[in-house]
Amino acid sequence: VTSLTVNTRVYEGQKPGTSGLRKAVKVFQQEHYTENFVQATLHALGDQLTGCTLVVGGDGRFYVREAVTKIIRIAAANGVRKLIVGQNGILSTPAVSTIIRKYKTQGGIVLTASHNPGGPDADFGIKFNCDNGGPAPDNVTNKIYEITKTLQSYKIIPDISIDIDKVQSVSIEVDGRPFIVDIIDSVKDYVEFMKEIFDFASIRKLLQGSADKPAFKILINSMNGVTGPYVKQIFSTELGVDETSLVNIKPLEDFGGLHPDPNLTYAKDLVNAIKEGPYDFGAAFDGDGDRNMASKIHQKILGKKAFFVTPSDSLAVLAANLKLIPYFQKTGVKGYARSMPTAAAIDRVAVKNGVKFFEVPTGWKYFGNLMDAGNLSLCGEESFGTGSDHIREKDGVWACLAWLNVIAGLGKSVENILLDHWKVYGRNFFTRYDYENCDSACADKMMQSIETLVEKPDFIGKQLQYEGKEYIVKQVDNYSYTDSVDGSKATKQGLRILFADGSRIVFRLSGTGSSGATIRMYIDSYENDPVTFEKDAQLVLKPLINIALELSELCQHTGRNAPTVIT
Ligand code: VG1
Ligand code: CO
Repeated sequence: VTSLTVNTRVYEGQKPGTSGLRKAVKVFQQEHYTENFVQATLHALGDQLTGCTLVVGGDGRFYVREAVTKIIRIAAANGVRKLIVGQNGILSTPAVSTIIRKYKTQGGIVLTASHNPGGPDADFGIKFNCDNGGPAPDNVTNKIYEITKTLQSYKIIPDISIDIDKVQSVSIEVDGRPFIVDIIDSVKDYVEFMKEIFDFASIRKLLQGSADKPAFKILINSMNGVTGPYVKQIFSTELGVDETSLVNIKPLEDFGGLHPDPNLTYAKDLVNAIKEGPYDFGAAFDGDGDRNMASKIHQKILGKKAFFVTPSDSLAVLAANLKLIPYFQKTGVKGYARSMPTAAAIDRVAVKNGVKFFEVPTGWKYFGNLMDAGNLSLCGEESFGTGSDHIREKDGVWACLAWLNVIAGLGKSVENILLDHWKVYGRNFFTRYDYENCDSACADKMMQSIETLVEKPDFIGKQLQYEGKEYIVKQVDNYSYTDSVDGSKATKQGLRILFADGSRIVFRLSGTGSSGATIRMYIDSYENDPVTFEKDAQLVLKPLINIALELSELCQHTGRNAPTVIT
């Protein structure tokens, strides 16, 4: 077969955000829209394109199949030698990263809008990952964007059609060269890798129980996203967990109407089930499987039966106990990192253990260089993302297994692990308020006026008060970051107000939404008095939350009296 050149028109706004291009499905369905972006992505590979191998897969949402078909046809016409495609088009984001690294491909295309809802009236997304397995850094995504602005045509072979539901290898002669499409088992490589990383025997023992110890009961919720098949293979087949404890494990095109974001609002089902059921531990994952939430029974804290481990605490606890995981026994602990808005709990573990520590802007792409340079073993974000240098994406199932490995190793309950951690390090109270779908102009105006306010010379040293609690402003800025490996710079990554006692208020606009603006307000405050440890974060942080709301005039700017989501 031979390739065809199709004339197209330029679409504005094909600018990848925090994590790829995310838009409504309807936008991707416009004539040539998806083709343009795929062509631009391939084009951006430059010299690497001809003869390269790429991985392709997505989270199973609506439009993944169409997009896979388009990518096969466009890649064939552009001189790609081989595509490795997940069966049914399914690959979790961490699995794509695993496969890129394992087979040393030049990159991969991930079809997902992550935690955004799916279906014909919801969102879709396309993300490019580089040969290190990680999300393309800014210089690559900028290049893609530049190409989309002038693209006049794309190359395609419209009559290729391959059954992606069958594991098989297909070779087609294109313009005189072989073009190979390998449809692979979506879970095999990933599951094998997890078995190398963790101590499956001790996790199995924990979950099965023994003569002197009852089984540790878990509940896993895949939220009808991509992790279902991975969860089934790992927890049921490998670890012997009863399938009644694994819920929503069939990937659905619309996630069964769920909003596959594992936070307290959207994963309420899990939290309620943990509250009412006999479980010691619960976990949920987002649509594409890179986020996780850990939740468990806790009788003591405010009389509640369920509370969740904040991602910032989760990261710190894992950091403190990494040596229990076989992978890190082999590789050693090279360094820790967190994104800027993430609470500083892990910083304290770094100091105590004498481990290198880094802070980067929001988005996993900023961890990549540090890992490639051998500076980083564990990193995380407050947005339920935790991961390590085993791959270059955050990894939800990995995080869950890491917790179980640590629990098995310490022989303690989740609550005792946390309480003991706080006794040693103190507790960073953290909360994030999201105001989704605000008017973009209003949100920009709010950010602008906060910046103007905090830039006033007399703002530093100012005492801000709420109900008798007082905070002294120590430093303010719009966060910028210079990559210590390649010197690249990211600016305007969030407005930070830092206080003398180490507390922080941060405002950012989301870069993953598909319409309007989402304002994120992050509050972090440290306490080392043990009487506060078991208190509710919303209570402890109330003064700072109110100071942040007053100072930003958020309600006046947006007309919102309450956030959409609190975590
Ligand atoms: C959000 C999170 C960020 C995360 C990103 C991608 O970005 O805040 O921490 O890396 O989503 O996660 P933003 O720009 O909306 O705040 V995922 O699971 O959507 O790939
Ligand atoms: Co995700």
